[in-house]
Amino acid sequence: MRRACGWRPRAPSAPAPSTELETALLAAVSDTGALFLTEATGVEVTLVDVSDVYRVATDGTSAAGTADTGLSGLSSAGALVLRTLDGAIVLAAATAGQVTATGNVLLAAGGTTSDLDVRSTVTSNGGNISASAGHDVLLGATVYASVAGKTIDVVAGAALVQSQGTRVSTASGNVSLAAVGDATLEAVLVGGTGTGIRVSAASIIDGDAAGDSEADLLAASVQLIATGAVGAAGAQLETSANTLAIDADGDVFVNNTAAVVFGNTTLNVARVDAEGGTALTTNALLTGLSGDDIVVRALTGNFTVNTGAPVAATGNLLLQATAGSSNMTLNAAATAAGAISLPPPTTCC
Ligand SMILES: [Ca+2]
Ligand SMILES: [Ca+2]
Repeated sequence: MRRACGWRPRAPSAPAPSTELETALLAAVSDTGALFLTEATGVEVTLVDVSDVYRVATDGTSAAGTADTGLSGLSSAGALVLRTLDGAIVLAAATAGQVTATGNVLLAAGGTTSDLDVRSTVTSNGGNISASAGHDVLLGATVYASVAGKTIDVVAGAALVQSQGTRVSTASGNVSLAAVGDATLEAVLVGGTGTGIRVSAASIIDGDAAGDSEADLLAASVQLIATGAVGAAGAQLETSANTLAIDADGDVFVNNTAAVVFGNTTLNVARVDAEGGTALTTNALLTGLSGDDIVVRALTGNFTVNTGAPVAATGNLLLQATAGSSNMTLNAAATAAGAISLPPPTTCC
């Protein structure tokens, strides 16, 4: 028998001690304050319908109780924290597992084998969002921080996989995606100016079909850190950024849809804690462009390497501004252990 837990607390306090659960199915709504839930093992956030409760009458008979329309998803008028001590979190598909809050959101699947499986949207309409798992983070639905300056922070103990057709997006706050394993990306979109995306993973993979042209990462600045590769030959990662910084041990295949400047970027996000508060991450400055074989192209506009942001390839190096009349300006060293090509634009001026 599966256990189910669905309720609507009348007057939760904030900050409040976390409600400790041991259930399989979960739905909860807090209309007036924060929601803090700690689950011992795995849990699925979904539609919970308890209409099969029977009511015993004074004559000793029993009959089905009042029909229950059920409760689905998690909704909070303040912060929303759902943690498992050792187990997966599944947000059921469609809207059944939808998570919405007006404050900060933390979804954290504890345990080294536990996935966070997001199949319904996660939205904060006023706070920051942190999502983490001891094992994989599977983003099968959109994660959205709607208020300016609010950030999104995703940490996977193994792989991070973003499904096609989904987004990780903010109004203008930074996004950080970190995975010990590979990160397969579809669309990470940061609005506004002066904000950026940081991806740190083994390899950073474009989830689109090889040869596509969709911008996968859109922000003022994009920072990519990989112990493996970034993109692949014929399956470039597409960025749309003003400033890039890339540090990879493997190959780098990136097309930037606009003019590009390689420079120095530091990018942090507000990490949500178990009490619903936040602390800013302390990421280091990232400089220039490094990798094994490197092929980076600006598809429109100029290609500029800033002073103090050197380019270094342990294999071959190709840098190109492909559009006619665009310029290549190197204000720092560009070195390679292999061959170097700095070809002219592919269309003439
Ligand atoms: Ca894409
Ligand atoms: Ca691509």
